[in-house]
Amino acid sequence: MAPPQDGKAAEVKEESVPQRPISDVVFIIAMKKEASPLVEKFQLTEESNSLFPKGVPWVRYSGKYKDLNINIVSPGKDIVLGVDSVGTVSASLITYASIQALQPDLIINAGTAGGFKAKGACIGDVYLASDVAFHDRRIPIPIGKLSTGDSLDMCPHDETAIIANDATVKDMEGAAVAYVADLLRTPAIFLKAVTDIVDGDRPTTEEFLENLAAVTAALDQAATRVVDFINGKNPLEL
Ligand code: FMC
Repeated sequence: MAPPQDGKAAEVKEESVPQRPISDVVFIIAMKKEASPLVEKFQLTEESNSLFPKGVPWVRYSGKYKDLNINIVSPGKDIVLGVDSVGTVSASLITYASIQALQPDLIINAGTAGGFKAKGACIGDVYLASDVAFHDRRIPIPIGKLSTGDSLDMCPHDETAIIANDATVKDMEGAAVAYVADLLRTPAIFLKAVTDIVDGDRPTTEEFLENLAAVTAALDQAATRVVDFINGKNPLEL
């Protein structure tokens, strides 16, 4: 799990972890385009009897894959704007609500991210983040390899904070999911596929949209490998 303050993403506190194989996994996925390939891969079905408060746009898919009960939870479309509710606010809320309702053994935050070529990231690479941190809170924080903020672009102030975080990838949800997972003592891992090169020459939005479909296929494959790997293991074996 990964508190944003001291940030080891895979760290699991021994006393709070059951000594049995992982059985319930919740994926937190921000965008429908990112979630759909995995919903198909694991043959999940959309749950209409929502565990969540009435009227929220949050979407939950569930089903069984190998020995695992898998849920994919997404924030759904913003009620006013009609776009995917990306970012830290929705990510925190659905992580909190999912942990409360489903008591998972493991949270997996899977999604796309910008990558830094200065750190060796290329389009389509998938990172299993070792650390996470926020970059736009203007609070001095130690090293984080995945840096999270509520903007797709990068202003000079954020750039300084992200470089201070020593980030290889930059997203809009990871550290928020880490914060809630840590709060509720639930192990979490972070799987991020690179759609755009943050320190490259191309406009982020253009590159992001161009690569989204192909890169989510890479994310889908990596997520399946992670799920196959965790199947039958207990959290301390990860
Ligand atoms: N910066 C921040 N976030 C992203 C990014 C970048 N260069 N590329 N891809 C993303 C992710 C975010 O986590 C959002 O869920 C979505 O894709 C962009 O709105």
